[in-house]
Amino acid sequence: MAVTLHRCSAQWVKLDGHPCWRVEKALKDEGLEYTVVLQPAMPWQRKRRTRVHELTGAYALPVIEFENGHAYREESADMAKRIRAGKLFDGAGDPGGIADAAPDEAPGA
Ligand SMILES: N[C@@H](CCC(=O)N[C@@H](CS)C(=O)NCC(=O)O)C(=O)O
Repeated sequence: MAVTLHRCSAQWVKLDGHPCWRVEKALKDEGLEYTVVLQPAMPWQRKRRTRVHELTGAYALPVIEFENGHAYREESADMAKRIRAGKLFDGAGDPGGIADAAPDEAPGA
């Protein structure tokens, strides 16, 4: 099952502390199939991340979109941990499950 990774456009930043790379690397390392949708990277460009906002009610990246249209967003370290634990798809179809945006990211954040 392929997923879509909505991530920032700063693809050249491959440092451990970079949130989007942390999650992309976890997908890669786990051999998961994914496509990338690049989103504007700068905070002042947030409002242009329209799909991200539709999915999560917020603008924070990275976000994983499943084939069923649900999305997964938490702190990137937690996302990477879940991916590496082989649990990415647990609850993926459940709107009350991991599909929700992280609670500390108020809509519009
Ligand atoms: N603590 C968050 C930080 C997320 C974050 O800063 N993501 C970057 C992209 S790698 C971003 O969205 N930057 C632009 C912005 O803050 O609007 C996490 O680890 O998930």
